[in-house]
Amino acid sequence: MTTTADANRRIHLNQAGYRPFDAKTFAVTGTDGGRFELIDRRNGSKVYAGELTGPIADASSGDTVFRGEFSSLREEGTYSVQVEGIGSSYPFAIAADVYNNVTDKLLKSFYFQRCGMDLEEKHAGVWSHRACHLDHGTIHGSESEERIPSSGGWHDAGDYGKYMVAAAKAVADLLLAYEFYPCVFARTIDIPESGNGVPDLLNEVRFELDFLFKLQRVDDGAVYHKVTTKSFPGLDVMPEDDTAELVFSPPSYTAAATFAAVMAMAARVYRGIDGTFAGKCLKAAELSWQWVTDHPDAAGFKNPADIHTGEYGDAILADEKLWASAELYRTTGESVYYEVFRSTLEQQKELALYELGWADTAGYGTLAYLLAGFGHERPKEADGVYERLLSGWQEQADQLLSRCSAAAEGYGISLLPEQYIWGSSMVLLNQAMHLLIAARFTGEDKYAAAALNHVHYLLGLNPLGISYVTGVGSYSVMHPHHRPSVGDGVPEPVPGMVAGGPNRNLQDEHAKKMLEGMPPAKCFVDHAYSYATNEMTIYWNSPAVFVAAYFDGAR
Ligand code: G3I
Ligand code: 9MR
Ligand code: ZN
Ligand code: CA
Repeated sequence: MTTTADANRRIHLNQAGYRPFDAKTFAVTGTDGGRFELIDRRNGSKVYAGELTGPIADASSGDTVFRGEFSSLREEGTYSVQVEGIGSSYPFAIAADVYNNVTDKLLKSFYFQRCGMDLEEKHAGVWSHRACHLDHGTIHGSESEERIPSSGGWHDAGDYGKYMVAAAKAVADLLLAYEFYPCVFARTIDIPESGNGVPDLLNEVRFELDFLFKLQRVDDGAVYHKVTTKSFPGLDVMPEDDTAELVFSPPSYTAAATFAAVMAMAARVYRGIDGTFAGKCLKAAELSWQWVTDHPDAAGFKNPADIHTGEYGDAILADEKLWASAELYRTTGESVYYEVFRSTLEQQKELALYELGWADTAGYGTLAYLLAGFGHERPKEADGVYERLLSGWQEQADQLLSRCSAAAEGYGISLLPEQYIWGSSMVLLNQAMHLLIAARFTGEDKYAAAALNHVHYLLGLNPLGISYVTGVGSYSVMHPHHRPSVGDGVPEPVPGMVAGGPNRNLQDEHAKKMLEGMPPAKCFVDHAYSYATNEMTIYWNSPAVFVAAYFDGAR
């Protein structure tokens, strides 16, 4: 008989739990099949029995997987799975609001990334720390000694850099989550602004937007690519102890275009909340758009020789232009923006029109145009663009759907073996986001059911049986590559952070040492040294907020 710990980790399930009317399933490895039972943890009684199905030869993990299904068990409570010959799983809940706490933790993680203010104990608990990075920054390459304000906003990830293109995906996903599921964000998440009459998601995004204005050069609308120290600080350096010089790296095309895009989004969303602020966002977006149109031949950003922090380089810039033009069109209705959107679609046939990445951003442009027409905010032009993009979105969703039920897919998700890359959690969550948006456009539940498998995977129903969200589940990531979590001396990491996930390319020394020869879906190591599998970023958490919100009990 295996020990409880072994059994726990071989019975892979959503460690947060399941909603009463959702499909309920788990996976087991290291078995030849057999019977399983569901045990009510309140009184130890057996409440369900079934037969494992399989085997499935799962391509991404190399495992032989059996599945158990207990969807007809709907009574709310706390249960565990008992598998003959293996033992018992971790406890999990069946409840309508089982994901509410997950949504709130995922969103609260942005508060924990705040820069430039005290994270007080009453909001941050044991993960409180003093204000950081309050100094002005120098302007890279500038002759003058001028220093400009840099404080505020969110640290990008496990490092303390603040990068425009990374922030753009994070802000876009959060504003889209609010736009799609506003009821979910009526709950407060205990941040300083809670209770001010504004939904906390919008309070949190406002904190970032107020910083992003500092990246824009007001005399010409250029946007600095990032503000960081010249090199990454040590892994155990707390934010307030990171006092090296802050440098604004040169402006970039992708920074200007993504700035214009998210400021145009903000102008729409905050219009009914704070008209003055919404106006400021639109003005900044239009100024940055002017810089974009004045610099059609700008090259992709490269780190200056003396700057050794994250680069966020990007060779394809037409997607950022497409995104910005679509958001400005949706917000203003001005035909000049539609003309650029349409001509970019025509000229740039190689664009990945449905990608929601930090580099491949065209999906946001496609979505902005579809939402404008879907919500009847803007006329659907008679040129067939709307129809073509809408059917394209659904075709992509159908492709993802077919992968979820492929013969060699043991976990019901759409990740391909080659997609277990740096930030595979983002790929997973972007694909779930794509499916949920298809569910909105088509009204077809099958897309949401597939997206739910991705939530199950994130929270424990995966080849490693681990919850990739800190502080969620009985066996979750404990040692993320996250400087505050390393330096604060608190055993538990900051909660609600999505780990990067398995990365088959072994792109840090620790991963190389520990994971050589492992199959793609097992190329993850819960160690603070492994930044290429176990970091967190704001734009891996942001699609997670969007996806969790769909399944939130408040929706
Ligand atoms: O997509 C390609 C894939 O087609 C190819 O097969 C594979 C192998 O070459 O590479 C894949 O691209 C990877 C890309 O991430 C996917 O987005 C690159 O290998 C990989 O180097 C790249 O890593 C980026 C990493 O910075 C290093 O540049 C991550 O996306 C990005 O999230 C990460 O961002 C860092 C910031 O620089 C600093 N702050 C932390 C943050 C997260 O680690
Ligand atoms: O902490 C850094 C992380 O945010 C980046 O994603 C990663 C890749 O750029 O680099 C990390 O910093 C490491 C540096 O690259 C190499 N020396 C060790 C640093 C801390 O792990
Ligand atoms: Zn800071
Ligand atoms: Ca791009």
